[in-house]
Amino acid sequence: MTYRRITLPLFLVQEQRRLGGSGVFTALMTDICTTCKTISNEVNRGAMAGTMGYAGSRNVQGEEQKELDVLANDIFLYMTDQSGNWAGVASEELEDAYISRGSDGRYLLLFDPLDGSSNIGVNVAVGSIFSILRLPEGADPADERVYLQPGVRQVAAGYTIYGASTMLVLTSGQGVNGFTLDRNIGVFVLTHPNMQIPEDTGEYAINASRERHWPAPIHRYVRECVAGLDGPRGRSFNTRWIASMVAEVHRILMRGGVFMYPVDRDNAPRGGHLRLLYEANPMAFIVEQAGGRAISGHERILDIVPERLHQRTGVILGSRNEVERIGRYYAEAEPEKLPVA
Ligand code: AFP
Repeated sequence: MTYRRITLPLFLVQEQRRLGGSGVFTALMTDICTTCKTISNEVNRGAMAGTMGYAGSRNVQGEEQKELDVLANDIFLYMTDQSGNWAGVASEELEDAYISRGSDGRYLLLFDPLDGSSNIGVNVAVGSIFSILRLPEGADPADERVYLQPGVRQVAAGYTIYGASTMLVLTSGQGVNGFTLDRNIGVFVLTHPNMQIPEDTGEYAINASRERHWPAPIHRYVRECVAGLDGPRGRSFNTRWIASMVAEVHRILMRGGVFMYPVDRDNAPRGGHLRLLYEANPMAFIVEQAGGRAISGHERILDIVPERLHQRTGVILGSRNEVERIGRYYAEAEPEKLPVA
């Protein structure tokens, strides 16, 4: 036999056999897979789909929604309702948790249906991010508190990047695997097994237009990188900024790097910029499983105990040695000089 391709459905069944699961998780992942393939198709059709514009509405965070944001959210919810595999859902685009009709599922799905949507109109990569939690025994999925679990309790997490090709990257706590969508057969195929983030890097990503708001440790880190060969680091660094966390994390998984969206003087009253439960936690889980690190500043992201569904946090993640260095800069900074979220 020379055929060796492992499809995502086959991978999930093999994992289920290996770990002795009941098949519910496999069914849930199959739902997500179908959802992401459907969104990929819409993103791929670009302007032809007629969904590139603004929807004329704002989400719970007050951000203007794109038509594709709304559509991607609808596709996630539709799949949830149809399969009945989920007990409940929390989304960036919904104020409250959404309860799956007629489901007795044991899992909760948290997602950002379309991250980086400012990139939609300019044909730059966007993505979907998801996190899976267990519904505590006897708990009510309509109760917001059941979603407020620290990231260490995630059962699985992943993202799909809709880029030059569509890839789904997944962890269930046993490493990170990447699957590329083969459009000819309509199936994700394992192309990047056991993804690892290099410990060291010469690349960092931050929105430099916010420099005047940055906290001291970020100023210090970036200043040292910019100084290059003549500075204390004694080597050159390069910068990147795509304005899509999915695309930034994907690049970091492929070749290393650091992504920073810290709590700064401007976003501190909102607690930061990125959302903890369906953006920071799933990405932190993936990054740690690939050997990287993910901190909010002083704290490991996965240890944060959430207080609200749409809570925000600082995010600094990527290559281990650089993130640990930034963590040390936070520890050494004078507390009164740091913005408080
Ligand atoms: P949108 O999904 O609203 O475009 O936000 C994207 C994002 O949450 C994250 O993916 C980016 O890293 C970050 O915001 C970009 O923020 P800036 O607008 O500051 O570049």
